[in-house]
Amino acid sequence: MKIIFSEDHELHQSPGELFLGGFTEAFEKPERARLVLARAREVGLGPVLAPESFALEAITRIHDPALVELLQTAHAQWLASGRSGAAYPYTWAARGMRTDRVSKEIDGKLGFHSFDCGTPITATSWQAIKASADVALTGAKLLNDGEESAFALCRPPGHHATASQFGGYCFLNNAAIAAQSLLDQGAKRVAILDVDYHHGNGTQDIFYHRDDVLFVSLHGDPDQEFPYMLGFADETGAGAGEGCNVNYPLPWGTEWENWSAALEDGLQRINAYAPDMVQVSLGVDTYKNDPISHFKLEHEHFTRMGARIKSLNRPTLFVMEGGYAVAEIGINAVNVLTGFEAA
Ligand code: SS9
Ligand code: ZN
Repeated sequence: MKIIFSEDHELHQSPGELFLGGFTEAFEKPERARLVLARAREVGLGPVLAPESFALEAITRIHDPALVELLQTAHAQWLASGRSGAAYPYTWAARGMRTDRVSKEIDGKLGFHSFDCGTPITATSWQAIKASADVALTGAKLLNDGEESAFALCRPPGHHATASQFGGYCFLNNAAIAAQSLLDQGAKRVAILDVDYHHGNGTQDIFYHRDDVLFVSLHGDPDQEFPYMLGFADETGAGAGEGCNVNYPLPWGTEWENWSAALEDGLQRINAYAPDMVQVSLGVDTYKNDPISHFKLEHEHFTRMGARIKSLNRPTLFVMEGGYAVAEIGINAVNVLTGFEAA
């Protein structure tokens, strides 16, 4: 399986995040992608390709141009306003406040285009964000050119980003951008299976009213877990997209037995949809030792997950999302891919 990877991911480094009542080292850090790549090389998964550089139009097929512009200029505006360090949002357009206009001040813009405070923008973040989207787009192109599978080793991740808002360590929704690219290149239907521990609220929201993308997500119950305000089972899509959104919220402590039962149901839904292409939003924060998550999957379960995904028998693009047990992220992510290839 070809691996698409850009060294430019190193250019995004969060100075830290609020956690347990204090400011601590960021969980989403460059080591994550380095270690996944090292493991892929160690097992000889396949050749490592640099991404092509795509025009911004591929990104604005999904995202509000105002978000894309903010991601490029936020840090310079932050410095111009007299601040130093990374640009963090602090104030949001909550209920009762105005969402029909955007403040001219950088804090207002950051708040308008985000939904959490854990996703800071540094002077060089944009280069990493753009490279991550290019990695996903290159993966989509490989599938379109006839590859049976590919691994887009994206960082920063993407599945929490909506059309107009960043958050949850995500800035641009790499998986959504890749899916749109597959559709634009001729696919009629794409299924996105999101196995990250967290609900892919951004991906759901982007495609919620559409029937050309089926979104299936297994995740921590939002009654207990980030992002808290989306990802419930009664969210089934709307309008033309009714029936094209499938959520499996699962409780803290979920082990392989119940997780894989939800996966089987999700795979059936995908088979019934008969997609031309499948994408997997591959987060491995379902691992038992993940520092911010509460599922109990073990190394071998990731191998089995990959094998079950192979049973869909469709061209498949894996797009890297979360996973914060850094020492073991390589084993877990690459086990999915080797499990897929061996099945
Ligand atoms: C830990 C709280 C959760 C956001 C998690 C985003 C996961 C992306 N500080 N913060 S896969
Ligand atoms: Zn996650």
